[in-house]
Amino acid sequence: MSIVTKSITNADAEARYLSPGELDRIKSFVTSGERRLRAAQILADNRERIVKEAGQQLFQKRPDVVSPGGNAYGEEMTATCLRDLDYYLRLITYGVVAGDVTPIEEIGLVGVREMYNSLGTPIPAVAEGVRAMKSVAAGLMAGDDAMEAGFYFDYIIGAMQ
Ligand SMILES: CCC1=C(C)/C(=C/C2=NC(=C\c3[nH]c(/C=C4\NC(=O)[C@H](C)[C@H]4CC)c(C)c3CCC(=O)O)/C(CCC(=O)O)=C2C)NC1=O
Repeated sequence: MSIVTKSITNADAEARYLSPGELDRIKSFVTSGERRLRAAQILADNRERIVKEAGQQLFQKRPDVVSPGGNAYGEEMTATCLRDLDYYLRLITYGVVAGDVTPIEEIGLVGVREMYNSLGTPIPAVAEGVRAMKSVAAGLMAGDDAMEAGFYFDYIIGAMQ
């Protein structure tokens, strides 16, 4: 939910007008809009490159995951691993657009630990992959946009520690 919808839902639950604090937060959401949309567009336009290069960096740092016995060993499993990185990049664009981590949390982080544990997927290596995507993405964006997007990458990395 975006800050706008959330504020309205909260205010209406108490049948009141939006408070000055809520209007302030909405104002900063609106003024950062152009930057957030630009960042989301760059991430979407460059998704293939970001995922591919981040995957290469990850497998260089963690050769064990693509070696025999590794969770991403074999063409199919490696492709599934890269698909997961693409999933997280997509969720990051949702967060950037919404200006809110809720979509990332609800779609991609609730229950993620149990899921990856049951698959035998090393969570620190997934976090490493997201960190690599952050650095590839930062190279494609102006500083302000990279900062804006960086927050959402960091949120996922933090949740996977
Ligand atoms: C949008 C929300 C969402 C997420 C996040 C998601 C993740 C997800 N990753 C999966 C598998 C997987 N995920 C990985 C990923 C990796 N293995 C590694 O060693 C690397 C560190 C890492 C890549 C960075 C692999 C290899 C599998 C297949 C594991 C298997 O089938 O044994 C599966 C099991 C089902 C399937 O294969 O599709 C799910 C549900 N699905 C979703 O709908």
